Amino acid sequence: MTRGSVRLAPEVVAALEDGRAVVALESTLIAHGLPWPQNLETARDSEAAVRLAGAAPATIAVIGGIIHVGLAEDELEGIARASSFLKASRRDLAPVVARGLDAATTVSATVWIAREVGIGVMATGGLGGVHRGAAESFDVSTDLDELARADGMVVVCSGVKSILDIPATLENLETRGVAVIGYRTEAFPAFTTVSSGLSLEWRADSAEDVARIARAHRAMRLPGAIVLAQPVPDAVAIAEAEMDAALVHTLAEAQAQGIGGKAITPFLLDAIRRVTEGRSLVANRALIVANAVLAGEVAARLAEDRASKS
Ligand code: PSU
Ligand code: MN
Repeated sequence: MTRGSVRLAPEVVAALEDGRAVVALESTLIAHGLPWPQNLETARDSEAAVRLAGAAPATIAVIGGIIHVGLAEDELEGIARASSFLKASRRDLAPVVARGLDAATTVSATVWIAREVGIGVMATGGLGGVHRGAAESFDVSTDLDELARADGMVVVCSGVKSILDIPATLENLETRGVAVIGYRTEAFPAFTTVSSGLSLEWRADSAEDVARIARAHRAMRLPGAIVLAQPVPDAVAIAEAEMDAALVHTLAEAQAQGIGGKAITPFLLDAIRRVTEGRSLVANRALIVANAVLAGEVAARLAEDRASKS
């Protein structure tokens, strides 16, 4: 990426130059995943959590056609307040930049930008994946492609969006050779639900344990990202049966209204929030911030390697 098309925040530049830890954060969850004002609170809490863990936060978005890596207070608030931000996956970046538009970045766009500027750890809530009914609709998130290309990138999440076909998504990650590690769990988390009931082959129990795996992955120059899946905090988790019931209801509503493609996630999250009387929002916030903490801790461990070598 050439210098003219990207603007790095001073905090991010300083950290990258000194070899200190940096964590990339996506902005689609701010613009399209959470309502105002909880979206701004969550974005701020995530940045604070990353700093507390010893890393610099780099929230990524496109503002006026310029890719921003690390946002000023007013820019973060602008994304949270505005309803005009597009949702940009990696393939949308060129038209968004060429036309000088505003766009929040999904996991695929965020991961790609982060790698271009030398950031190796990223945090989000839930990844995109294979949608239910994908055999007919072909709706498979480009997040999966980008994860397959993002060599050595650590992506911290709480599994994939619960609205997806989770078994199919896990199979797809396996096909693409993306490593999936459970954080203090043997079960693949299901976003606001602790477990999807599907088991994982690998678990890690500390940030250092994760860093060891990432070091080995990078030393071998293995392709693909390392997905680190951390369950939502128990105290705020939604029970599986309740989420299943909410999903059946809201998926039918989406179908009746003819909603699909990019619009499906924001629609379903909103509908589920209503059905769970706001509890899904509490869980969503908590898991996003917990993932930011863990990403900060892992990034800090990985940065120590660089510090001890020089
Ligand atoms: N998970 C959520 N809310 C979201 C997303 C994930 O709970 O808004 C976003 C992420 O940015 C992810 C994107 O990268 O949805 C995937 O979108 P799609 O399924 O359209 O590829
Ligand atoms: Mn899609």
